[in-house]
Amino acid sequence: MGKALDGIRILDFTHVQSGPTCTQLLAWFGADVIKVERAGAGDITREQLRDIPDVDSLYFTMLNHNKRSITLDTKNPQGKAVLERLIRHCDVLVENFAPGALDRMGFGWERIQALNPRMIVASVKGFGPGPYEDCKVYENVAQCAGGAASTTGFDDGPPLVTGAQIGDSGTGLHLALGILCALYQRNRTGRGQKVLAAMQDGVLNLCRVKLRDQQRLARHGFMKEYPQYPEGKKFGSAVPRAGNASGGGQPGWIIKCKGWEEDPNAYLYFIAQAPVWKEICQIIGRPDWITDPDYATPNARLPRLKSVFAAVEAWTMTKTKFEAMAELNQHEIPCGPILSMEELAAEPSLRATGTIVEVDHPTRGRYLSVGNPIKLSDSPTEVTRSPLLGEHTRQVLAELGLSESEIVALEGAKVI
Ligand code: CAO
Repeated sequence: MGKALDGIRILDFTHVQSGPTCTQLLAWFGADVIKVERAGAGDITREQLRDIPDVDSLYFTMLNHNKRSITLDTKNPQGKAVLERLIRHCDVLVENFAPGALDRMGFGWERIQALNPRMIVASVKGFGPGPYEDCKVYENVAQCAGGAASTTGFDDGPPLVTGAQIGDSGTGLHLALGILCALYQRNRTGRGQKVLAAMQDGVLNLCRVKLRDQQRLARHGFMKEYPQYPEGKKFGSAVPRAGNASGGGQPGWIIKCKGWEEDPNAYLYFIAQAPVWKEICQIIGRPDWITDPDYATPNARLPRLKSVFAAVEAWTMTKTKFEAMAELNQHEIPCGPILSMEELAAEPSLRATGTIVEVDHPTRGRYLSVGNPIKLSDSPTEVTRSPLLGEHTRQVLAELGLSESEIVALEGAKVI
């Protein structure tokens, strides 16, 4: 069985997290991803947060599966000559260097187009054109600049960043979509194009509902489903932090379950969905609320959500999060346990679907990774280990047509 992207060659100039997330996805869908790394050093994450001395870190191995690695000094004239051949050989160049680095290397858009008019040049940058376009950006900077931090946390605390890497991995996902669209358009036009995914834009796209709320707030001065309502706390002019309130039209909150005193994850997300209000009241022992005019309708409940969640919590604190979920699900009441990384790592259903995989590595041994979260029925993903630094240099250069003596000369000159 073939893969969706069989035959597509990616010249992968990515490093750290955002770009590698993108090219890893393309590799999982069958593209031949050739990761170009600095001779002698490689992607900086190979040595960051190492858990085993002198072994590629999990940071690196978990973001660079299914790729080939070559080392090449692209600032050396001989290295530039090899890079020209690579540009002619590949379909897409993906990079997430600091702004201007590709131009400084001598490979701006015009040059690349002259070498290969079909090439798609895809970039992650921190910001799009504007006052910050020259800035270097890491994950949490993007979360702050894209609206996530100002809308995350509790209203009596500072802005918070989230554990989900929406700035890096989120933007990598956006970029992958852009690349696939450009490849599709190239089928008609025969031309490559530039693809840009700015991290600020990617985060803002994921915070779309908060820009919705900004406009609702501007119109009415308050939002009834936010925990600030109706406690007398003033809404300001910007969307406030909503704690654990649900982002949609159905109110929700995180509530304690049995064992919460010891276990920091003994909690459940509970949604007081209107269609199952009757079932909720029965299960928590408040059948009177089914007809009580203060509680019977969603609008009547909005100013009383705290008392609703307190009553539900009095019930969930007598059950583990899994017991509570099992009972609530029997009545189709939406809820979800707070799952720790430890629990997710051991979850059999995620292993069965390949969302969590065990991968073997020659110097590290077996390790756990997140596999391809996107499943295609005709293009299954087999997750293979990340490459060692420069593992495929000779193989790739031979594919480019370099002779053995040319390769030996490049090695001697430390270009590869
Ligand atoms: N051979 C020779 N030189 C190479 C090379 C190679 N194979 N690969 C990279 N280089 C050079 C680049 O040309 C660049 O040189 P110049 O500064 O002289 O132009 C240099 O290495 C460093 O590149 P960089 O500026 O991208 O790296 P940095 O560590 O200083 O910055 C980062 C890192 C992530 C802040 C920056 O790349 C960035 O802002 N990227 C865009 C946004 C992004 O993706 N951020 C998310 C990162 S994940 O949290």
